[in-house]
Amino acid sequence: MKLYNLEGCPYCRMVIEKLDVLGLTYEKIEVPGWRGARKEVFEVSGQYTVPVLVDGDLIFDDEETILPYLEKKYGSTKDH
Ligand SMILES: N[C@@H](CCC(=O)N[C@@H](CS)C(=O)NCC(=O)O)C(=O)O
Repeated sequence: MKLYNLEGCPYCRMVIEKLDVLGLTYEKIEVPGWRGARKEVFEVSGQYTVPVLVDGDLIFDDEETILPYLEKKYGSTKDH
């Protein structure tokens, strides 16, 4: 899994906390503060905001979809 992250971004922090609570390993990619410099974020997700999570073929560009996805797929209420 890959997380495009911005230091100090509260939405990114929420995702990191969720990944940590679930004990998931992931690659954290720090993005520049200025959205215009986030070429890779745009190439991956078609937009410039973070957090962006990539899990295999799945790409999520909003914490409001990332958090429920992680819970549903990797949460304790479900088998891995
Ligand atoms: N996912 C949130 C937004 C996330 C967000 O605003 N991220 C900020 C960092 S905390 C960002 O990437 N801002 C870049 C910009 O808008 O230029 C939403 O869609 O409401």
